[in-house]
Amino acid sequence: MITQKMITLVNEQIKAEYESAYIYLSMSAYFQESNLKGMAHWMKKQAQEEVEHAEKFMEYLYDRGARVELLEIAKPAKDFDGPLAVFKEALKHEQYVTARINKMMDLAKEEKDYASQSLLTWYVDEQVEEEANADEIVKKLEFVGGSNSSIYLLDKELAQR
Ligand code: OFO
Repeated sequence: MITQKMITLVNEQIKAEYESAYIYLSMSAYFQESNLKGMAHWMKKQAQEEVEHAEKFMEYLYDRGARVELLEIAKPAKDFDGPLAVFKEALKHEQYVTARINKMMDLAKEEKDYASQSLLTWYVDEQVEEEANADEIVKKLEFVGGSNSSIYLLDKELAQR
């Protein structure tokens, strides 16, 4: 049986995933405006993944016979200080999401909720990838510094996602 405490955490996580999507869409819009179409595309794809993460949690609650409750999501930041600042922010955000998932796993273990543990294991693994992806781009941007030609090349690379 899933407890009300876990249902609440899952609903809050559904909100966090949609909030992530909103944040990345805002970053995508910023890159569009900056004429960095590859980065804009990367962020849009990321936003789509976040919606999938939210939907996976929703399906889980349906499967457990629990009520999905959509909560209010916050307005994301609109302006950023260049690509490096954006991807650093994305990495920081993913670390925040990881901490939330870990907290849910703690509760699932405490409650001996094996089904939630199984679901959350997927998210634990996914967060490793999410952090690694953002971190790799941060490191590349740090490596090239403010070089416009290198940022142009990286933008082309990110368009491949
Ligand atoms: Fe859903 O992984 Fe990012 O936030």
